[in-house]
Formats: sequence, structure tokens, C-alpha cells
Amino acid sequence: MRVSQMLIPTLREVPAEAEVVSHKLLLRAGFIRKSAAGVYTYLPLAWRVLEKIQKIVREEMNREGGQEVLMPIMQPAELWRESGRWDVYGEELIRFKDRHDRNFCLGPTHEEIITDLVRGEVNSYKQMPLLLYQMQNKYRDERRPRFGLLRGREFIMKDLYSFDRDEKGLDISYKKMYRAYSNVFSRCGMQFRVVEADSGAIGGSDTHEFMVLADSGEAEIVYCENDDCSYAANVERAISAVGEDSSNEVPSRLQEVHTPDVGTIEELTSFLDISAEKTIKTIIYSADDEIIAALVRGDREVNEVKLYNELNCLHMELASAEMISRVTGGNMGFSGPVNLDICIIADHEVKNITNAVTGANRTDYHLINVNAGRDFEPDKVADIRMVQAGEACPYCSSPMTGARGIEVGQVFKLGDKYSRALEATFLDERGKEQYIVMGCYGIGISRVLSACVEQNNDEQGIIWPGAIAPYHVVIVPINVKDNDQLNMAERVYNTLSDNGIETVLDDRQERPGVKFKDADLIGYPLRITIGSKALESSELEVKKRSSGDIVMIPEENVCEKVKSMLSY
Ligand code: 9G3
Repeated sequence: MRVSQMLIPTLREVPAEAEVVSHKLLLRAGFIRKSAAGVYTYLPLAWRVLEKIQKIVREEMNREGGQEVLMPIMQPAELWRESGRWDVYGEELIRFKDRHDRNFCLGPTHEEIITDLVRGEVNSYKQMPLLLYQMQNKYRDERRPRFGLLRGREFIMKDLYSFDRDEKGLDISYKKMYRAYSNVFSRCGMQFRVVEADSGAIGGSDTHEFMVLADSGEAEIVYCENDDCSYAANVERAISAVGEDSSNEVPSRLQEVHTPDVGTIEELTSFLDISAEKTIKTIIYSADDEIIAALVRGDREVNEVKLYNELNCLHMELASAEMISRVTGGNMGFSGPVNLDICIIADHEVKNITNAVTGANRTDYHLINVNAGRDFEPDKVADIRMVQAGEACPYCSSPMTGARGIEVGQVFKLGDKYSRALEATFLDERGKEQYIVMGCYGIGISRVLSACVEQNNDEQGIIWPGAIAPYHVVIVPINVKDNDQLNMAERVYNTLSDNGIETVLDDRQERPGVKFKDADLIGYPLRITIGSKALESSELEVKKRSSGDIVMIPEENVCEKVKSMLSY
């Protein structure tokens, strides 16, 4: 292709709304343009990358026995009513009516659709395992779409659904997908980590997320530094070793102290000159129609995902200031577990604190020398704290590292959650009716494109890994008015193209510097420059974008040399 005929609208500046590097670069390098908030057009270079990512994904899904289908975006509400999810999701689910006034939604995911398909076609154990997948646009009306393709309202997802006769079969399907995902992200040239994750609203047991490590990632993970251990988890679910009670203090007499305006842990620790580890943070929540108190050590945060799972409630939110005063007798910041007659759920670490300090349930007063078991008895002791980097790995006690990640893939064991709701059953060998056992597995195709840019860029622009680069080589003739240079450029362009090397020829009437800047910004893996020197020596200057290395190669070796430099 000749650049003078291509739509690659590069920019020098980007709109301020672009906060993360991948969003800035994809706009500047002419890969995407916004059509609406969180809704994008993929321009030609982006579409070439997406097609390569999809090709890699297809190969790995097919290798594991996946069969590709294409499901509708337009989903009838009836199926979502059968699964019980029509009323669970709020504004995020884009709903509309057809001309006959029937309710539909734009598919944010396809469990209902695929289970409805399978319940009509699968009725014997002989038909399983069955792995069906698609590459399809998904619609989720994010309140705050941001970061370009990383959190859009319309995005491309590969979603595969596995159907097995029992849990053993599901384990096998799950392992197949786990392996396939590792291959996909490795082949896309990305550094990733697999982390244990929370199965959230869709329930089910096991679930793992594939995280591309990037500081702009919205997910927080912790992982064990001990390579033999390999524990890694999304902080929503991560656990850590519970330390023993280090102090060998004896429990002292409970006392109330006047702490005027001391309403935060920070103020409390400096006012009483104690460490946060000696305090008990008491947070009041309303869970459905009950008020509960969650206790964690003062230097920790409540992990609301873990708390929500422990409470097994539908709706949970922080109690209002008015509710706190009414229930505890003191203002927010002065709550504590002593003489508090609501359900108290305490993190494991709380019972290890001897002579703790906590709110007195009286404004401007705290209690010192509080000891669990003597001064209060939690109704439940559970793991409800947010794990922090540096804490000990729960398996090998090595310190854990914190990182931010972009979730590019997730694998879930669904069990019979949807097959039971939609009565998707089969007859086993004994003719007994059983529920099909399902798994679901997603890869954010358009998100992979952005995540790859987040991990592969520098000041000059994008650095595409060879496997998914929009083109492999850009040829830059220094002076397109010089016929000899242009002829040589065309000759090299044809040689490379005829050998399956995807090449563009930058034949624009632009200064070389502009062409060099664009080549670096767009991120072609290789740039071949042809100027007067090349004509004399018939040697080509080849620059490798990832390392910046420049080598001179004789024109007749250009194909194998380029192939070896691209090897991926
Ligand atoms: C909705 C809306 C948003 C959603 C969902 C449903 C996330 C929803 C979870 C999944 C689970 C897996 C198959 C591929 C892999 C992920 N956001 N999820 O179910 F109605 Cl508005 O999508 N689905």
C-alpha cells in the first residue's frame, strides 16, 4: 500500500480527554476515532491489528475443539426474565422495544442466548463436551466510559461457552481454555499474569482473570514474589497470612478517653500516639434491610467484595451519617464494637489485637484496652480485609508484590447456574435427566489492542509486536522526486510484498523528518530508508523500532534479513 492513498490521520496533539497513553497514541497515530462516548470507529490500521488478534484467538480456540458461531446482538427480554437477570441489571443493560412493543436488550454477554440454543439441541451425554464461541460486539452502558477502548460501551469480545456432562468435564474444558488463553496472550507479545478472581454476580466457583500488567490498569492484583509459589490474585479476592499477636501485653482495664474531633484513624493514632495496628476500624453498612458493623484492623481497608459475599445479601452500601448516629449513639468516626447491639462481623486480625483502641459509640470519645472476647463478641469472624502489597503470601509467607493490571481475559466455572434456570438438561447413560454443566470464557479483543499499546510504547509512539503489527515494514524514500530513489523503493516494496511481508511505501511529498516521526508514532516494527547513499551502495538502512538499532543490508538480502528481524 502507498501511504499517500491510505487513511492514517496522524495528529500532533490529542484531546485532553485522553488520559492514558494507549488512548492518546491510538488517537494520534490514526487508529481510532470517537463516534460517541465510549463508542469508536476502528480505522484501517486498527482493523488490521484486530483481525490479527482475532486470527490468533480463533487458532487457539479451534485447537482446543472450539466451534465458532455468531449470536445475535439483539436479545429478547424473555430469556433474561427466565434467567432472572432482566431485573438484576440496571442502567448498564441497554434495553429497547421493537416495532411490536416487545422488549429487547443489546447483548452485554450471551449466557442466555447460548443456553437457550443448547437446551434445544443437546439432549444426550454423547453430544458433550461442546465448546461454542463467537467474536461479537458487546454493549454495556458504562456510566463513565473512559481510557479509549479499555472501557468502552461497545466493544469486541470473544466469548466461548463450554457444555459438559459433569464437573469433571468442566474441569477439563476449563484447563483447555486456561492453556489456550496463555497461548493467545503470549503470541500477542504481552506480559500477563493469571490471577484468582471473584466470581461476582454470575456466581459459580472457580474463576481466573488474565491480567496485562500496566500502571494504567483499573484492576489491582497482588502476587507472590517466590517464583515456586505463583500465588496471584485480584485484590477483590486475595488473601494473606494472618499474623500472630506480636505483643505479649496482658489485657488492661477498659477505659473511655475524651478525643474531641478525633474522627479518623490518622487523627486517632497521632492524638493517642499509637500505631494504626492497635486500633479497630468500625464501618457501619446497611445490607438489604439490616444494619451491620464491619471491623478491620485500623491500618486495613474493608474489602467490600469479600464482605458482600460473606453477608450473602442483595444490596449493600455504607450507612448514612444519620443512620450511624441513630444506631451507634455517636457520630461517624466514633463507632466501635463494645455494647453495639447490631450484627458485628470482624476480620480475623481483629481478635489478635490486645488492648485495642476503638470508637466509644459516643461523639468525641474512644475506648482504650478493648479486647475481643472480653469486651465484645463478634457475631462472625471472617476474612473481610483488603490485602495490601508487602503482606505475607498465604501459601509460602513470602512478601507479595502489588501491581495494576488490565483484565484482558476471564474464565468462569458456571456450573448449572444457567442450565438450571433455563432447564437445559441431557440424559446420561442410565437415561437419568441431568443439568448440563457450563463454563464461560471471555477475551476482550478490542481491549487487547489497547493493552498491547499500554505495554509497548515510548516517547516516540507505539511499538507493535510483530505478530499483531498493522504492517511489518514501512519504506521511506528520502526524496520522492528523485526517480532513482522512488524506483528502488518500489522495487524493494515489490520484493517484500511478493514474499508475504506486509509493507507500506511512504510516497508522500513530505520532509523525511515527518515520515520518520509518523513511522515511529504508528509503530511499524521495521523502517527501511532509501536515499542517495542507498543508490550508490545499493544497501538499505533498516531500523528496528523496538530496539532503535539500525543496520545496513544489501538489497539482495532484504527478504531473509527482514524476516529474521521480524521473527516472532
Ligand atoms: C449484564 C451487563 C453487564 C455484565 C453482565 C451482564 C459482566 C455480565 C459477566 C460476564 C461473564 C462472562 C461470557 C464471557 C466472559 C464473561 N458485565 N458480566 O454477565 F447484563 Cl449490563 O459477562 N460472560
